[in-house]
Amino acid sequence: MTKKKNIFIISILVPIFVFVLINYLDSAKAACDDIFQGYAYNSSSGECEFRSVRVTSQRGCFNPFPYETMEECLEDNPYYGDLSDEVRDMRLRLEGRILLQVEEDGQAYYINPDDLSLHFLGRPADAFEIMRGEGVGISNEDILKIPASLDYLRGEDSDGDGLPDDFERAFGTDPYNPDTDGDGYTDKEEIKHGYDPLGPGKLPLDENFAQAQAGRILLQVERNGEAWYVNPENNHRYFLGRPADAFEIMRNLGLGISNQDFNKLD
Ligand SMILES: [Ca+2]
Ligand SMILES: [Ca+2]
Ligand SMILES: [Ca+2]
Repeated sequence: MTKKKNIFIISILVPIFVFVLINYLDSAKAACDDIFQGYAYNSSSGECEFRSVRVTSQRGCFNPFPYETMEECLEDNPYYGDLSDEVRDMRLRLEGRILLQVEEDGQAYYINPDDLSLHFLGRPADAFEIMRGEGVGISNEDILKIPASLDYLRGEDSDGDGLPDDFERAFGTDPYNPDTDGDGYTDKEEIKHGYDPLGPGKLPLDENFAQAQAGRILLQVERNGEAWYVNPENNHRYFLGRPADAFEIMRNLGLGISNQDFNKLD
């Protein structure tokens, strides 16, 4: 009788148990995949990695992965390479700045706010190329959210409205018409006071958006790659124009730094 009972358990109940367990785990995993899979930050590689969900028979799903997208993970965990803590902290204090070594010959440097890399800007032509090389693309719609500075503008002004032709082409106004939208106010007056020179109403300025771009160099990828620098002092964008214009802006917006502080950057 006992032997018969054992055979019954082994041949009938065990397969049923295994079948139920496998199905339970499969359905738990399917449910977990829908809800929980995501990205986790790996501090040793500095990368956000996709992880598959863990399933346990006790709890069903177990999710240690807090981010649903790679972008969210990278935003929370910027990776700055293998900088020492002191160098990283000093660069974070000065991120997005143009620095002038005032105790030397005024050499200029730029700290990219996205990866804290430090760049020597050299001569005007070099400075322009290096700054452009650190640029990130922005749409025409988004760039209008950042106030445009009208300081340090240079170059030919064909229609005499106070805005150089290159600036107008980058902004989108007509370089041969002082009042592009014909409302009686010049292109410069409108931009200066936050109005849209291309039509009725105000410019879609957005302080939070501008703040998030502080220190970046932006490239108008939907136009001709025109470059702007967002000055972290006021979150206004400065048109970099041609190499000489970019150099002029660099000199005017640069922050003097002592050799002692400069040495902490590297
Ligand atoms: Ca003009
Ligand atoms: Ca104009
Ligand atoms: Ca107008």
